[in-house]
This record gives sequence, C-alpha cells and structure tokens, in this order.
Amino acid sequence: MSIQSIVPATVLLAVVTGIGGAYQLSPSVVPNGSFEEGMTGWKSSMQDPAQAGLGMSIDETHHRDGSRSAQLSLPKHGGVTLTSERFPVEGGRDYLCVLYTRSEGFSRTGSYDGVNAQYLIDWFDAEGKNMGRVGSGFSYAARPNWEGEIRVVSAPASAASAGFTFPVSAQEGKLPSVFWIDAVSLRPWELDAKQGGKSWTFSISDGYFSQSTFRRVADDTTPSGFAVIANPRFINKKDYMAGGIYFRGFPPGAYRALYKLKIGEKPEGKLVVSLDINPQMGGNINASIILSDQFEKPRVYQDIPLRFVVGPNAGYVDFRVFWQGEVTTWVDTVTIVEEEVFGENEIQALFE
Ligand SMILES: [Ca+2]
Repeated sequence: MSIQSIVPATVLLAVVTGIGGAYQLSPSVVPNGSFEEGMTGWKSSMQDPAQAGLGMSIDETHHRDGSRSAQLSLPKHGGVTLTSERFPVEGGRDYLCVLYTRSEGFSRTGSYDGVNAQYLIDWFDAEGKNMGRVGSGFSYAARPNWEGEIRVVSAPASAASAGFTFPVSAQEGKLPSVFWIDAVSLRPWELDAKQGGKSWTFSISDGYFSQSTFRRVADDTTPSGFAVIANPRFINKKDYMAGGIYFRGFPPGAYRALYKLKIGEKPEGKLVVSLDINPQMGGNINASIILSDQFEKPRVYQDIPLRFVVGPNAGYVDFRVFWQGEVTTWVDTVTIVEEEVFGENEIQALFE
C-alpha cells in the first residue's frame, strides 16, 4: 500500500476505534484520490479556455490530507471539469464515499450567483457502457474551511468500474472563484445492521405519494391491506410513487432504508423505479436505479435496500421512489433500520 492510500485512512481511524471495530473499512478504490501523485489518474478539461487564469492545478499550499490538493480556478466565466480515470468496483456492493472540498468566491449571499460545483460518480458495466450516475451539488456559498461530503453509494448490480467527475462552472459569475478538492475516497462499506437497532416504517398508501398520478389500491398481501400502484396501461407519466415523508427523527448515524416493492411482470432489463434519499440540507445522500432484473420474481413484495449516513445537520430526510413508466409497480412501505448511531468521535472524524 502506498503512502497516499494510507493517509486518508487516518481520517476514519476514529470511526474504526470509536465503536469497537464494528466498521471494517477497506482501502479506497480511487487511485491517487488525495492528489499526492499530482494529476496521475486524473484529467481536466476546460470550457471557454481562452479565459486567462481558467484552469486546474495541483496546489501544495492548501490540502486536507498529505501535502497536495486539486485546485480548479474560474476567473470570470467558463468551466473546468476534473475527471478521474475509471477504477474497478464490485457490482451490487455498497461503498462509503468521503471527499473534502473548500472554496473561495462563489456567492456572497449563499444563494446561486452563477457559480456552481458538483461531484458525480458514474458507473460502467464490463463493456464500458454507462449504467447511471449519482452525485450532488456543493454549496453556492464559499466555504473557506475544508468540509467533508459523506454518503453511501450502491454500485448497480452490473457495474464493473466507476469514475468521479467534478464540474465547476461560472455562467454569469460575479466573483472569481476557486474550488479545491482533496481526499476523494470510495471504500467498501461492510457495516451490518446492529442487533436491536431502532426502525421506522412508513406506509406509502397513507398519503406519501403523488396523488394526482397514482392510486391507493387494496392489496391483501400487505399488512395494512393497501398499497400504491403504478400501471403503464393507465399512466403515461413518470412521477413520485413515494415521497413527502420528511422525517426528522434520525440522530447522526448509519442507516438502511428498505423499500418494499412489487412488480407485476418481470421483463428483462426494464427500468422500474429510481430511489433516492434526500436530506433537507445538502444533496441526496444515496440514490439507485432499480431494474426489473433485481426482482426475484413478479407479484411478490421484495425489500430493496439503500444505505445512507446522516450527519448532524441533515434536517429532515425524505425517502422517494420515482416510477420510470415501464413496469407495473406497487409500493407498500419504506422502513428505515438503524445500523449505528455515531458518537462525538465519529461525528468529528466524518463530518467536521
Ligand atoms: Ca492530498
């Protein structure tokens, strides 16, 4: 193991020791995620490269880990995109994504002022075909201190490799802006649900769905006797089959959402739903696209899991099911199972 892959591990060491070794954090699968080897494993591209000072460099002054970080500069308008090379991942596996950023310029008010930065993870199958993308936007306000982003991401079952993309752009930006990135990691996330952890169940037919598009129907196979149905024979619109839960009861910790879903038929490779978990503050903290192949059989409810980590200032959290318009789908409940509640040490190590 090289130095640069050891260094980011120290960030999470408190987590490993803080809860008696329940976490088994493997090394990150992102090559040179801390930019200690300069641009090895990364490439950048420019939009409107004629702008003086627009660009990407390795910064040895600012760093969250080691002695270097990636610096993306936007003097006026234009864009810079930093992209990692693709690295192998295991399909169907959960990964803990942690990365750190800081910024100058952007917006003085905190609302959008023409400058935008985000991170994206693309999944690819063995043939290199894009299997989907997850990610999130960063704060519009400048953040002079290094801040961590943390989320659990679930590699699609057919994923064989993945890559990070960080686009930073200024369309009508009033402030020259600089964005730094460091300690980008993706680690296999092994934590199992703890014994006796709390759980919360939301019955979607109680009203947590888009009622202008979908219907509550009787379903004797569910505990409540009701479910929400989406049938492409009658509905030609993609919409939220579940959402609006806005639950505030989570202490900072690791959780697993179980979406109880059923499909009417099992065609090959059809999009059924996309799932996402959205806190009030910050972008979504996990998302996944669910294909018909992921269901064992038609007409039987199955719990589709999606794991997530909640920080100290998440606000409410919403659990959504977005129907893709192709396969008859029922949703019964969303159940959230506690995996681990973080103590002060873990919160400090992961979020501060
Ligand atoms: Ca570094």
